Parts: sequence; structure tokens; C-alpha cells
Amino acid sequence: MPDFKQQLLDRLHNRTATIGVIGMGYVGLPLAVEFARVGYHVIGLDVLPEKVDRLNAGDSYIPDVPSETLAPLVESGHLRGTTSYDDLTDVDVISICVPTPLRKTKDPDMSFIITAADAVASVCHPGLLVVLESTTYPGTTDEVILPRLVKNDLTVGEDVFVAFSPERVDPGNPVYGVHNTPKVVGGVTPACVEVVTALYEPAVEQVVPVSSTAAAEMVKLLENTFRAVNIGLVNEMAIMCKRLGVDVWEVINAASTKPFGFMPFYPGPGLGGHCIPIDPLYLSWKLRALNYTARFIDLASEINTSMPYYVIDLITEALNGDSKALNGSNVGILGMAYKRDIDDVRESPALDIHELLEDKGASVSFSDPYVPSVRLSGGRTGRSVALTADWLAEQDCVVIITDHSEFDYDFILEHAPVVVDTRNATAGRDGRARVVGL
Ligand code: SAJ
Repeated sequence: MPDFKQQLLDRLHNRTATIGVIGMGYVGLPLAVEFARVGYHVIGLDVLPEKVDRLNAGDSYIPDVPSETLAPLVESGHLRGTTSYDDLTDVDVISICVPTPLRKTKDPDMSFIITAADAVASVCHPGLLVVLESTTYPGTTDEVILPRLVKNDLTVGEDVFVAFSPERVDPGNPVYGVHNTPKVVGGVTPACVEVVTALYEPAVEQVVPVSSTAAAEMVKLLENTFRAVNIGLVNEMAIMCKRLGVDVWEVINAASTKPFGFMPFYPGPGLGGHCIPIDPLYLSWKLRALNYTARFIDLASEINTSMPYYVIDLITEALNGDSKALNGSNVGILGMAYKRDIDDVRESPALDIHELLEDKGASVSFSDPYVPSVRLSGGRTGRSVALTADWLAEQDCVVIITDHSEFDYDFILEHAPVVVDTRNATAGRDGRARVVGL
């Protein structure tokens, strides 16, 4: 019986291993590049031909991966793209980096993982290591991935090796990337931990083994639930401070002077992005199946999803100050992205606020230098307008939803009649506009 573990370790140590990465998105492409940079031969698989074509042309579509980095790896043959699982037949490792969104019912959408797992099962062979990187509920690797791989009479830990390693890619982060972000790994067996550690060690500064795949899955959920719950807490603090007539931003900044035992989070118009609003709900969904209610997650989600409605109340309050009704007013939104200085609108609260304003009869437009257009309700396309003095003056109320660095806040305060500032972006500035804060 061949020693498949040693054969794989040898291939990893001498970089003759070939690695398949499924999902060439903001997680998979940076990972594929990092593997290729340390000498592995990598095949990046994606279902979108246009991504594969651009990858094979050395033309990056992920801002965190410069084409100057990608192109030489493609030219040297260390990285190539494909849309066919046939090309993964002989690889030594397969890393699954596919999306894990929510369905409309707020339940996990496991379809991407299941499709990938079934495809991997079709090319599974003795000596293969399969690593799931997609954020998911504890138990996914053991319950969804593993059964599909061992059905061919393969024994996990001897013939096939299975692990989970949460992706920790923070798009746009100028400091942390794949190489210098510690990589948590959990294997089905100790041999699985040994080979998955050998896989990442050349590419990542620090590998952090944990005792099981479920522990590794839970690590990522703790990280992002921590953020969602603390953002929910500070959003509720903002609501309470408003009732008390206290400036929540002053309170947070002063609390932040505590050199220990405190970590600042900031209130905002709601919780956007494809991680923080979604990942905790994978955990609460799993626990419901175990007859447990994850109350902190549910409460944080309730508060965070209520923030767009709270912003509508602030806009209504601001218009009332000028004896105007929301119905029939012009409202200008500054920023549609889910957080500053990026172009991503997934789950952005700005989309909810835009729709709520229109539902109440306001005439809504937006300006976002990173977001030229967005899909609005009813399949319409909304287009960003230029941030001009005329546009600002035409508004009955301007609302800052995303505090992009390139906005000229002095200019905004000079030309808008009233500003609802959900990000404290105008702090310390004066201008003609009346400002209503969160
Ligand atoms: N937000 C607040 N108040 C805060 C922080 C964030 O309202 O104090 C809002 C943001 O405006 C945004 C949402 O929450 O709408 C999410 O913001 P985020 O800063 O958590 O950024 P994300 O969604 O890009 O989260 C990613 C995550 N990375 C991974 O999952 C690998 C998260 O774990 C990182 O901690 C986060 O980036 C980061 O720190 O930048």
C-alpha cells in the first residue's frame, strides 16, 4: 500500500505538487497567486469564462492582485485558469473558495459548496488533499465534503486528506494579505493536519493548527460574529445616546482612551458586506437545528437591520426642521458602497435607504465616486451623479451613508441645506448646512 501521505508531503516540500483552486474571486485568486509565487503549479478554476480568460491573459480583475504580480506567474506556467474540472484530474491538492451567501429566507445557500464538492468527488483520487476555505457553519467539512470523497472506498487520513481553513481575506487592506495573515487549519485526522500545514507553510508566515475542522469553522464565525454583535451594540448605544441628548461619537472617542479592555466600534446606517451580515446567520441557523437560539446573533441582526429605518427617521426629523415632508422632497445620498473607499455594494444599507425613501415619496439621487451605477428595486439602474454645488443645493436633505475619503465635506456643508451625517464625517467642520447626526 503506497504511503500517500508521505508522497504528498514530499511533493509539497519540493514544490512539485500541483494545486487546484476552485473559485477565482477575491479569496481564490489571491490564494492561487500566493501558492504560485512560492513555486507550486496552480490551476485556478472558475465557472465564468471571462474571469478565466483575463487570468490567462495576466490581466487581474481583483484590486488586491496587481496584474504586474499575476502576469509573470502565468507566463512562467505556475498559474493558469480553466473552466473544466477535467483539468483537476491529476492535481495533488484542491482548495475550495466558493461563495456562501444566504437564500432569500436568510438560510445558508450551500449550493456552491455542494456543486464544488460533487465535482471534486468526480476527480478524487488516492493522495488528494481537499481544503475548504469558504466561510460556513461548523460541521460542513465533515458532513458535506467528507462523505462525497470517501464514497469511492478511500480512507480519510490514509488515501485522501480533508481539512478546513477559514479565508481571512480583507479586500483593500493595505497591510494584511494572504502571506502575512495567520492561517488557521483544522483536519479530519492528524495526518490531514500534517499535510494541510505542509501546504500552507511555504506561502503563509504562520499556520495555526486547531483540533478539528469544526473548531476551524467556528474560529471564523467567532471572528465575524464578534464584529456583528459589537456593531449592533454600538448602534444601540447611538440610539440611546440620541434619547439622552449625548453625542455618541464623543462617548466612543473618550471610551477609546482606555488603554485596556475596550475596542471601539462605530455606529452607522446599517451592516453591509458579504461577510459580517451573513456569516453569523450561518451559525445561528446551525444552532437552531440543534434546538438552541443564538440570542446575541439574532439581537445584533435585529438592531443592525433596523438602522436603515432609523436613518429614515433622522431624515424625516431633518426635513421637519424646515417644515418639509419626506413625500415630495429631494434627498441626495452620498455613498452607496457598504463601507468607505471601496466599490462593493453587496448588502449595502444605502440600497435599503434608497428604496425606503422612494417608498415614502421622496425623489432620490446619489453620488458615489466608486459606484457609477447600482441595480435598484424593480430592476431599474440608478446612476451616480456628479457631486456639484447645484446638485447639493437642489436637495432638501443630503444624507452621508458612506464616508468616502475623497468627499469634500467642507464643500458639502457649504452647499447643502441640511445634512444627515450617519458616519460623523463632518465632525469638527462648519458650514452653512444644518447637520443632524446619528
Ligand atoms: N461597520 C460599522 N461599524 C464598525 C465597523 C463596521 O457600522 O465599527 C459596518 C461597515 O460600515 C460595513 C459593515 O459593518 O457596512 C462590515 O464592515 P467590516 O469593517 O467588518 O468590513 P468587511 O465586511 O469587509 O469585513 C471584513 C471581514 N474579513 C473577513 O471576513 C476575512 C472581517 O472579518 C474583517 O474584520 C473586516 O473585513 C476588517 O476588519 O476590515
